[in-house]
Amino acid sequence: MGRNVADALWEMLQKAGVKRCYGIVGDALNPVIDALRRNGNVEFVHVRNEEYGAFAAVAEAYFTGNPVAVCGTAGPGVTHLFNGLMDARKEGASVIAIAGDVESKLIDTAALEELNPYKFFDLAALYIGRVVNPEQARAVFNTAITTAVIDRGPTVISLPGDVAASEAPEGMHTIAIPAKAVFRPAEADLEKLARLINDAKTVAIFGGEGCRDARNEVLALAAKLKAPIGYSFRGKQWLEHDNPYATGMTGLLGYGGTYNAIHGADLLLLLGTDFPFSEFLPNGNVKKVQIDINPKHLGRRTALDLGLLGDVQATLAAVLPKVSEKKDTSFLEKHLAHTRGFEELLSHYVDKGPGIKPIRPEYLAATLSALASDDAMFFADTGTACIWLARHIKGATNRRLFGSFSWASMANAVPNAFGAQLAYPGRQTIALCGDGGFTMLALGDLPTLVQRKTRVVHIILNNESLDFVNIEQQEAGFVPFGVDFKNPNFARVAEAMGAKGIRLEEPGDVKAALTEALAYKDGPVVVDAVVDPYALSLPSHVPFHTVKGYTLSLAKQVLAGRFDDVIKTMERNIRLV
Ligand SMILES: Cc1ncc(C[n+]2csc(CCOP(=O)(O)OP(=O)(O)O)c2C)c(N)n1
Ligand SMILES: [Mg+2]
Repeated sequence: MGRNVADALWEMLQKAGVKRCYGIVGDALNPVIDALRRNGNVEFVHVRNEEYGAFAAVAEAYFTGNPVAVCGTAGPGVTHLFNGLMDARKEGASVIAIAGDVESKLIDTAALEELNPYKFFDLAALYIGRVVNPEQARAVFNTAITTAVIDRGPTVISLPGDVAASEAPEGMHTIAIPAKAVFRPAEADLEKLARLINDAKTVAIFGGEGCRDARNEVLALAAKLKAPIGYSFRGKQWLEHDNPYATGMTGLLGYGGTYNAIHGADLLLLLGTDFPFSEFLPNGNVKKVQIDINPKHLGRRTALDLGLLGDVQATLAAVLPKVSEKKDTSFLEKHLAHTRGFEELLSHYVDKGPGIKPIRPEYLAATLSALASDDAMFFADTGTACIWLARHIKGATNRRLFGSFSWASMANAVPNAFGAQLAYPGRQTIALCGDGGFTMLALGDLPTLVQRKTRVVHIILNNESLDFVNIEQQEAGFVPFGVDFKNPNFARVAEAMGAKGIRLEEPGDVKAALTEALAYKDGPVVVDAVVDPYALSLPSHVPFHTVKGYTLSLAKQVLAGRFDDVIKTMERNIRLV
């Protein structure tokens, strides 16, 4: 027999730029994995949980721009991929899932491990193909790969083992992927945009992920308009560093002057952002223009005066010559001054950090940011780690900051870091983990990193709490419930697994412990940092209902006999409020 269908699959994936496939082998996948072995050009990365592999693939695909494969075998192995694929969908990562399927003769017979891929992946995948006949294979593989790459999201190839092992039809198993197209609005819309900008006395910019390739143009526009630049979490890494117009983030994790800037401007430019918290965006008193490559983003978070379909970089480059320079810097200065004021407030627990026990996470994160290299890659678990990443980790031209920003799954940071480290071996890779997140997913795959000597620095915020939910519950006026738990000594657990473990309890040891962890070159290192569970975060702009809920929760806790907790929380945070 010549090449089989699985051989053709790997040939096409490899030609499209796939370098790795993360997953777990088994029954339906056996012929697929055997073909991968024969192919020799795609690395198989065995993980202990398919979900871990999917989060690793998300980070690799997102940062390299290359598609990445994941695999899981029929039924249960496939279902483990789902959460990571949802993350790929939301974060815009080109991940191609090879889902082992039951033998084709058993389809729709309620066979063992049978799962209908169309129903199951409906919400996550941009395309799902089930290959029941070798003659279909080339077209399905082509569509799955091309869609994942061009539309930047997950696709699924459901492949029964018997079809994978069948002879591939004659023909070319190649694939042609175009370079990124130039995509910008029509001339008439560019003129409208220029008029709106020129008619406005003050302009504020709010940018998101769509500014990834548009940093120079956004800064050039801000310079011309004397416009403050705020950003979403996804926009922070592209827009914040080395930017004299930067005013911070808004939203629940917000800091700085952005909230006031975007509410106080005559015109707000929303650039490549689908920022989901509409209550932090201004109403009708501010004119709003949105530019986005995705038509679904236009106007769905807030009503617009003008919606433009286009790539932010190409659109701004085209409109810049049509825009006249503004001279008045007072609006910009005002919001930059507010930003500096908030930074002073934020530095309170950083400056006092060496003397406060338990360790303040603000101090831990700020010290980490200062010690890490200029091209470090930081990943944060969903939870309070995101707050400290947003507020205390500084970006740089070659630094990268990533998380499950739009899907907001727990336990993403370590597998994300693993994928990034495989793609950029030796580059400093740091996962800021929650203790809930670490034990949910990262712990099970620590032996994988030990075995491979993968250099991921795990920093566990050991607060024995699902603290982010604890804060949420308090903000909503509930008595915190279901959020406490007990941990082992993670440093000793890590050592028992063959990783380097560092237990960190003393604030005076933070610098030395982080320095040691960052310098470790022999594989994964786990810093078990016992941090203050009472560290609360308040956004720079607190909506009225939050303050009311928060006060109510404190009152309820007093009535429930938790007076001590209330006092401790207030005492420790009073200077931040
Ligand atoms: C898979 C998943 N389950 C539950 C949640 C809801 N959730 C968001 S943050 C969080 C707490 C995370 O706790 P931990 O990892 O310990 O971080 P901490 O906030 O304590 O720093 C929870 C339960 C979620 N986002 N994802
Ligand atoms: Mg926790």
